[in-house]
Amino acid sequence: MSVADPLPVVQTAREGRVLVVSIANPPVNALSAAVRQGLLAAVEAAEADDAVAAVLLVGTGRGFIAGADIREFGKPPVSPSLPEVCNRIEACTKPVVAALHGPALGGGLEIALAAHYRVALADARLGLPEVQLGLMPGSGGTLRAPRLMGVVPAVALMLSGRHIGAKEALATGLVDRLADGAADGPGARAAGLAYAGELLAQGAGARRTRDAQAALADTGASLAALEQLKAETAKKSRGLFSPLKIIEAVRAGIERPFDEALKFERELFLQCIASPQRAGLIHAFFAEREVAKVPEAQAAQPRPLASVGVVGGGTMGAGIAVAVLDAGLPVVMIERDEAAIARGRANVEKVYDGLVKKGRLTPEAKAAVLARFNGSTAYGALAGVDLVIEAVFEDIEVKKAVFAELDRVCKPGAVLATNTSYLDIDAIAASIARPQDVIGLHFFSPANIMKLLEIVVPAKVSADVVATAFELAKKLKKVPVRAGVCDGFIGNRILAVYRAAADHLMEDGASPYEIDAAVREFGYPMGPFQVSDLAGGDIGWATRKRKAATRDTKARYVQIADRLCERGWFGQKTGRGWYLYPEGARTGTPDPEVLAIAAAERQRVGITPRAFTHEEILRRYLAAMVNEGARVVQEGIALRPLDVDVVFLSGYGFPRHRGGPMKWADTVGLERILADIREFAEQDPLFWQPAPLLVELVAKGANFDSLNRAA
Ligand code: 3H9
Repeated sequence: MSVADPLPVVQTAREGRVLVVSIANPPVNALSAAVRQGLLAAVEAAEADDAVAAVLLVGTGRGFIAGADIREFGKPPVSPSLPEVCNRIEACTKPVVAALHGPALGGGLEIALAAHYRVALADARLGLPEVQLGLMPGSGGTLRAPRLMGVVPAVALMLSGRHIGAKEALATGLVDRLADGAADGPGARAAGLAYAGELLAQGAGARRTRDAQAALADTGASLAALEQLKAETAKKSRGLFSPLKIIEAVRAGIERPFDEALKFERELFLQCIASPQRAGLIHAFFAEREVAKVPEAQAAQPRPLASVGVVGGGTMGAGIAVAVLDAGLPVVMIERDEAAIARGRANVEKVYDGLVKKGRLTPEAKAAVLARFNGSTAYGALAGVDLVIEAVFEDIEVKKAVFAELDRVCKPGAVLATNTSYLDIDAIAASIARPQDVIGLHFFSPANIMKLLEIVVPAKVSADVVATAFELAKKLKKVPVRAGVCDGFIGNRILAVYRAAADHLMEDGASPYEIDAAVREFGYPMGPFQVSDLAGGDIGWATRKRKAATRDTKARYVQIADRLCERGWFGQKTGRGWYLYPEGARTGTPDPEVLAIAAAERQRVGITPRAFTHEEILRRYLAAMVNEGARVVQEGIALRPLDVDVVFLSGYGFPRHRGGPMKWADTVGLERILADIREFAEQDPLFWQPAPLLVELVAKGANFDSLNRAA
């Protein structure tokens, strides 16, 4: 007899004496209200049916269960809650087995921990990654994981958000056994049934994780370890809310009776749910997936992508080559002469040598990767490649010359990409006979590490070329963001404006050290002047000279930075910039001479310096960012506000828990941002012009997120 189930997302079927409960809620079997209701009903049904001797929980499709349905957070709760479901599973009087394949994450793992026995297939990925969403495990995970793994490994799992494989899960005690078999739903079902059969044959009964005390036996040692973890976490988690809550909950699980500790865990979980950090981090999670949904990639199929050419073997070209090699593709690198090719190859090899030195790559594996790398001084070597990325000197005439060669040698249909950070890609495309094949791929340095890839879409490019660029990003494991053509695209264009706001703050009296400190307090790893010292002040100097030539009306020509550059103080590489770096130090110390230069410059142009609080600094810095972000969206340079958010989260160090500049602006309220801009405009009306989109949204009482949803 099979138990009929009115909820198709949870299906039940009898296999002999085992009730198989299958979760079928694609794509990731998230624990929506319907799944929770289905699970509860299935356990009740199993309990009530004398013919059922054991229960098997199994996921269909790609995995077991990826966790709570995060789209439900922030909405009114629907019964039953996940803790109720877990507790009901654990309380079941008949043995409950969970068979895990693919992701068993967050609430999904908590369901498995509430089950009585666990078997994992080879591809299972277990984890409690809630911390990455500003949360903590909220369905008994903070109590049950330590009972199975021990306190320190469980806390490490929860604080890192790391996924572990089946073997590690077995070694740490999270699962009871591994099973061979197909890594899919039917494979998990077969493994689970075999295990349940064995348990029944042995007469094994329910075995509740809450009763497992061995790992917590030494309470004193556990509490001492927690104290140490707490101190380390307070230092490392830099203002994040949920990591310390995780530790509090684990502590309660050691000190208090189980049910009381469960209640406390729930309280802490609800505090995390209510925190703006949760809203920011979940926005970031979805935004990073939305960015790949662009009209061209949905309308067209990517072109073949089996080999890549890179023109230029400097830092950028070599970094791009490594990213492509890491994706398993062959690379042909072009340089102008043998010496340059040798340098390019050395730049590539250096990265892999570093990995060998750290023990993360064997010399044989390095050799295997480099076997896919070829260098040449002849453009003809690119004749067969599917996609070429040009990464030569940032000068339009130099780039056009490269594209003329590519036009001459590349096969019809090859994608021709330029890695530029601001040049006019329409002009590059127009200079050759196949503008439909030309696209911008703006990598960020180091290109093999940085996640962001701006895919810059010129007017004449065909949709399948855009789709191919998104496919490349996927292979390279990058976060791709579609951008339109303009000076600086999304990221550097907005950066130029808030960087100018920082310079204006300094001209008006704030010190670079105060500005950096305010920006770090907001959650950035570094302030803008530290970044400038790291990148090299000469880069900004060159840009300012270029802008001065075109007389950009928004740029007040900044003199203080120029005074430093004229002295050759370019930052870390010259031992001094905004900060001092004595004897190759990597962390700078404030330089009184810089303050004196700033004071002299203010005096020279007749500015009476004023003091700024950190809050005043941030209000200007962020309002400039949001205002330019609004322009970028309005002009269609970014498809949606969320694309701007992802650029700043993945490429510019914007604190992830704030969700990105546009999400942050929604959180504080657009009226406040607009009011700030209007107030600042009283002193500097040229720079502080409210973006029309911002004005329009405020007038309508709408926010940026309304545009994300409408897109
Ligand atoms: C939790 O469990 C709290 C509990 O402790 C307590 C509760 C009381 N919900 O990433 P992909 C969507 S917190 C809803 O592209 P992949 C995703 O948006 C949760 N939707 O695939 C995408 O949608 P679309 C703890 C979700 O194969 C689609 O599924 N769990 C969820 O590269 C495919 O996703 C986590 O933090 C979800 N939980 O990676 C795990 N997860 O197609 C979060 C995914 O419309 N998830 N979606 O764009 C992941 O890490 C990855 O999605 C996973 C698959 C590894 C599972």
